[in-house]
Amino acid sequence: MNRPTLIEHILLSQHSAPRASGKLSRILARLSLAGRMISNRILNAGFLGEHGDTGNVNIQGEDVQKLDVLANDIFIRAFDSAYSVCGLGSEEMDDIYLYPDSTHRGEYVVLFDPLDGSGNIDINGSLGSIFSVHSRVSDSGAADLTDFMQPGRTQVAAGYILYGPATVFVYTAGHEATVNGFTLDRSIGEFFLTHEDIRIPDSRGSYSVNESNEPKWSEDVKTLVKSFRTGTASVGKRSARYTGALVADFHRTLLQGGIFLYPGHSERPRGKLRLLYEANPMAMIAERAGGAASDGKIPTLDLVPTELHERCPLYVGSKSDVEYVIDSLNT
Ligand code: AFP
Repeated sequence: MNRPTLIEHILLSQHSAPRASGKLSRILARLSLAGRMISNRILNAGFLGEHGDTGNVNIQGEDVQKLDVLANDIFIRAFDSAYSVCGLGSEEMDDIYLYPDSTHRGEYVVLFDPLDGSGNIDINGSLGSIFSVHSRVSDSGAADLTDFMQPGRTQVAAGYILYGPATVFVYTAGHEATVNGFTLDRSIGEFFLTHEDIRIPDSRGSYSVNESNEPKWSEDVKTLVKSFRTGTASVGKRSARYTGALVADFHRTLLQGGIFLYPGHSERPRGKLRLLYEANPMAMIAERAGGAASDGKIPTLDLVPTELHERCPLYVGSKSDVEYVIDSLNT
């Protein structure tokens, strides 16, 4: 077995980083543990009566699935003993979560969507978890909201775990780092490097958007999406693909090129996706892989957050496709 494991890769890359203390490596290791636990839970959920919703609605106004709650609990427990993490922000928690001993804990906060695409749970479709790690900016006492409300540009690590036919962990961490993907060998519970130094292909791939929203789009968004649908976009022909899970749609775009779009519309002017734990991690991965991400005007990573659960339009993928979108929407 000559492929590096995820943990070996994390340790080797973080070890070579200037002033590395090993704390970020530990956080990434705990994220991989959470991913393995959630992957296992998804596999067995059908037998254990863990499909279906809880009957509750989250702060986003969405039905909470039983697996959403289980995945959220797994993330909380994963960092219980990782003392470099003082707090968490999650799609499934209205407010930030501070560990009881937050005052004495370390210098990082983690934001995450524990189970993205949960509409796919009951149909055995692809799901994912998304994470974003920031250094704490408040200087004393317990962590506070300012630690979480940082632009994506300051993320120190970001990534996702795709629970598809195989479970795949994709991350980037540290300065000027590459994007790498690891596939879980379920028989031994270990991630191995399978996608080294991922680069988003340009000039090919798919466009990925929920076209049932078309009646609610502005005219310029309608024209833009029509150009992809009819193969008349100046960037070339794109096939249509959409799973309803951002992680799965983004992963395909990362490996095969093209663009994922979730524009704002008349009922949701800022779209559906959350800036801090959906758009920002994907934007960091995209930029590091040679692609781009924008809200249609501003690079996603430069958006300044104003609320923990705020949403933003998202156009992410191959660089020339995102540039084409920005040109189309602003001329
Ligand atoms: P759920 O987790 O509620 O299924 O939402 C998934 C998601 O946040 C993201 O993963 C998808 O890209 C997007 O919503 C799909 O939204 P539409 O159903 O409006 O297309």
